[in-house]
Amino acid sequence: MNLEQTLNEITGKMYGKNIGACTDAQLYNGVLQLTKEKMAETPAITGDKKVYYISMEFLIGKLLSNNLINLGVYEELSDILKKNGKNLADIEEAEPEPSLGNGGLGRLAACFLDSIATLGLPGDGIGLNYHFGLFKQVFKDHLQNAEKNDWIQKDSWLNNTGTKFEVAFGDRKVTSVLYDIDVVGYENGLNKLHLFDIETVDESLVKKGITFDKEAIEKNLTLFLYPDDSDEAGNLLRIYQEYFMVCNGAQLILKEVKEKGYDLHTLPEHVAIQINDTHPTMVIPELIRILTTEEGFTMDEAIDVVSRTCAYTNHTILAEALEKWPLAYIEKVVPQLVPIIKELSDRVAKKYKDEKVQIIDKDKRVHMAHIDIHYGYSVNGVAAIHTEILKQSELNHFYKIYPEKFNNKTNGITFRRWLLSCNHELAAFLTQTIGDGYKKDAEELQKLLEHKDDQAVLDAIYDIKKTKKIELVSYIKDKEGVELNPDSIFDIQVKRLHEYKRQQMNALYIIHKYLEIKGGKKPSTPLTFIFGAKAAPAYVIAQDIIHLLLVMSDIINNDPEVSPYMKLVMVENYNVSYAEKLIPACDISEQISLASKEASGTGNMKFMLNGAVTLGTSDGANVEIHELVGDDNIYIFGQDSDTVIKHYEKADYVSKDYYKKSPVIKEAVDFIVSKEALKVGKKENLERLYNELLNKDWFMTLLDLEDYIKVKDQAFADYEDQQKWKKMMLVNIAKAGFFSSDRTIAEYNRDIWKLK
Ligand code: OAK
Repeated sequence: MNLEQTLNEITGKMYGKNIGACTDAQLYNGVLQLTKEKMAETPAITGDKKVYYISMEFLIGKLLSNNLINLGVYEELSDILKKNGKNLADIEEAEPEPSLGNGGLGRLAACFLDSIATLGLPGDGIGLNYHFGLFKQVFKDHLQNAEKNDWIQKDSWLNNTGTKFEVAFGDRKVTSVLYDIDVVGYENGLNKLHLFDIETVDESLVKKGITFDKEAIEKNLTLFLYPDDSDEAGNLLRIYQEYFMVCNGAQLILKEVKEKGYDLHTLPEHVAIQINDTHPTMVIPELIRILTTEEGFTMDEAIDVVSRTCAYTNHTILAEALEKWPLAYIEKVVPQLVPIIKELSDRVAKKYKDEKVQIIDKDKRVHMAHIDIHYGYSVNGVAAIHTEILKQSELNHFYKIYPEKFNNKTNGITFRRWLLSCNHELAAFLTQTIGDGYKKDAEELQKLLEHKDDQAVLDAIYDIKKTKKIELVSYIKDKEGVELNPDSIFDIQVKRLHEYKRQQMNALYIIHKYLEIKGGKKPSTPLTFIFGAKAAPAYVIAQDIIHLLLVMSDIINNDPEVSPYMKLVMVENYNVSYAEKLIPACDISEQISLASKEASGTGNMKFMLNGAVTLGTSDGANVEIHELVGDDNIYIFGQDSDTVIKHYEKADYVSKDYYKKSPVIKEAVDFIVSKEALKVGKKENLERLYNELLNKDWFMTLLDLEDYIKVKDQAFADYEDQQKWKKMMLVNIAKAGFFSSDRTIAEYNRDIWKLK
């Protein structure tokens, strides 16, 4: 049977209709089933040694399109649907987006699974199946509201495996259920994403918004990702979740190893466990616990075997994001781990006197990262500068003890999703121009450089950008009700909302531009500023920044004097699917974190690959982008990380000094609490933000604002020179190959996992 006959048979069975008679939603279910059948026929990737990527987040995005591409049937199916009067893009819209991650860390995990399978490496993900995942963002009265994101439908990518494990907490025993999602490599075999759920989960516990009884662990354990952790019950729930994941993960891993007939003493020869930031750290004491209490290992043997199996990736240097759980919390949730953690801590204390490397500190807090570093065999950062900062400052005390454990793995992105799937036009044009070798070997994108002076190529790249801008304009009109001008410059900042990422600095630029236009200075080409960001519900200043952006968009877009020259839109509920529409349409990619604070960034790579030019600080992977494209194809501004780190060390940054010194800064900051802004916005939020900027400004917004304005204005001026801009686009695309997650994963394997 050919693909069309199979699909007709499926829709016939499901709905008594042929393809042409189905609705898009029905066809989505039909194609879902067809794809799952194809995946089931795909051979599993096997080998002597397997990696388990264990993570609290897998921000996988919609899967249909990607799976079809990786199975090699996207084009064929698209044609079949077209023949039947249907459109694959419309059908994709019917797929709900799984909501299993916050941002960078979770999306990276998803890109990695794609690359692990694509490279034919045996490797599975281990995580949790959150029913309502990360909240859905809804704007009301210029503020963010959080609602539950009900993404799981009757037919979905989740396959109930029937596998169950018992998990014992201090105060209760629960049973898990394992759901698997198949991960198919690009023209390669099959791995799995294992998502654990709790048997007794109860969705009806959620009454209003995202509030629920935090103590009903049996019912709530897998309802939400990152429940509000501003109170004790929230923190405890997070520990319940983490232990639930690692306890299940450890059981699954040991079960698989035993089923293959391997002796557990040889675990490091058959398993590598990559710990994605500290959230899964308890897998270390948990494995030690199981090996010593159930498998007859001595403590020394268990510690040795586990230490040679586990490797740790650090994704942040923000102190507040480093987990330090009170021992008393762990005692309450998992008392059985406490003797093991104490043993691990005592061994460290005996050997090293330095307070900074202890596992349990004087205040009886457990430093999770310290467990990973002492009892894992590899510690990696996620971009060159990030790893250097870890080695030289944040984790210097550990680097001195274990220099051989530290290594860098600059992040990457899967080009299947971030080029082939989200930008068919660009992918097809590249294939036509440089052949399709780049699909398997991303470095081949450099062949595009041979066309640097080829006018037809330059024009085509520019035209594709225009096509994607027109598509986005229509999508945004539909979703947000805002009319954008596709002939304007699209300047985009999309990422989680955090002060260190400095959306507030971008907002101040926008205020500055607005005031310039009001004063009669109009930009030659109109400007469109687009934001997308969710803020943690308990993060007050982040909510205030969203408020400012929504207030400014109201003011700007409704001002007939200004709006022909500039528009501002903050898209609602920014997620992976939205990113796939925004990124191909972007001209200027905003990567403006305070230097030293953004571990890597991966959005920066996605924008570059799609022909946007970066406006950024010397931070994270921006540094490597800069090295690759050279000074002429990027806009770098602001203080470098050494200067910033010195400011922190000396505590000598005073934001008010910058405010007083610069009339431009003063004017922009004052506008936040101007009559005009207060007419639209809320006094409480705007005043709080104003005061924060003037009196704290922990992430040094005002330090870089003047330089930011200068360099951003230069970028806008350069855009006028179309020829120059087209070349910059081309160089950025051509140099993006390094950021393929296939390269990153090949490095993880070469240096850390060592799978065949
Ligand atoms: C989230 C929670 C705790 C610790 C780190 C994160 C996180 O998302 N970190 C981000 O990881 C990305 C992938 O490595 C990096 O690109 C981002 O710079 C980093 O903020």
